Amino acid sequence: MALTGVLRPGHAQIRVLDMAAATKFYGDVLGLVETGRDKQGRVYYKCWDERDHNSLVLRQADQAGLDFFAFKVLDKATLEKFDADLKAYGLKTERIPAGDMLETGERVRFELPSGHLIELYAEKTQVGNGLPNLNPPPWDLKNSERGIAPVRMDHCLMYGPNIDQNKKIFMEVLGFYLVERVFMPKGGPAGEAAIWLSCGHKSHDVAFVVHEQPGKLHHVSFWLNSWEKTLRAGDIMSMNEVPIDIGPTRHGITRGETIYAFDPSGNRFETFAGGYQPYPDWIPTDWEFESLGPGLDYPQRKLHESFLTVLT
Ligand code: M3P
Ligand code: FE
Repeated sequence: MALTGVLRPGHAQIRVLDMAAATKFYGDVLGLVETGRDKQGRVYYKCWDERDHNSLVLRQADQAGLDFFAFKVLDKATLEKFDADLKAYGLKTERIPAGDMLETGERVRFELPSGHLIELYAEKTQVGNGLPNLNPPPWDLKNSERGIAPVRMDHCLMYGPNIDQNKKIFMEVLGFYLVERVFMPKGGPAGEAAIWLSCGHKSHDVAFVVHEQPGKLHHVSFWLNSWEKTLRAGDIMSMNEVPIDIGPTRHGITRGETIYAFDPSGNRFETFAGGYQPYPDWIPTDWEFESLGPGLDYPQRKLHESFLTVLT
């Protein structure tokens, strides 16, 4: 097996201000599949083609934003090894017992130098995608076309300080590789203003933009199969008066065909398709900060101000 270590993004827990409005949005408009509610009142969702029990968890709170972002690792031995490696690197880790999240095994949690909580886990109940395992049809009438209906929760972009230290942790401890980056503006201190990292064969599984405030969420992103599905997502957003931030358009950076929009609590989310499939021998693509406009919105070459300023 080639893919070991960290397999993929697993779950994001985000804070919402009004659970009734949030479940209407995530369930009916984004069209995620609700898979459970726990004693704390958290609501669990998966995208229709995901096999594991949950990939998005909503928690009601007074302030919107991201509680934590998690990655699934190959197995329990891998989880133990990462816990030891993170500690040896100098990070504090915390064990969250199995069952704290529905249908999810023990989690190893640590805080990044950017102020974000990251979790690793090895076990989440595989509930399937609603299709039979034997001779399945390619999609199902119940969930694959209901609302925007993304295929999977794909990645998260976080804003915070010390992203150079985050990069070292993801690359040196967790086995990610750098796919794209934006350098700091010319004339100031050198370094990277933004980084996109992959743990497998996707253009990115996690990304960071440097920002003075720690622990900020820019967006959680959901994958669609085609540009047509991105346009369809835009239509559904308009029908439901979902506030769109940018798009439909194409990112220069990672080439995704994208829409950024906001949930009812102001958390930005992305629906996107396209991109490319790098391997771990990839040489990173570099962008000058002065070209962040086309990096963000290639057709319009426009650095939308909200990209750098609107966060939860
Ligand atoms: C994404 C993505 C920028 C591009 C952002 C890209 C900052 O959100 O999913 O590829 O230019
Ligand atoms: Fe994105």
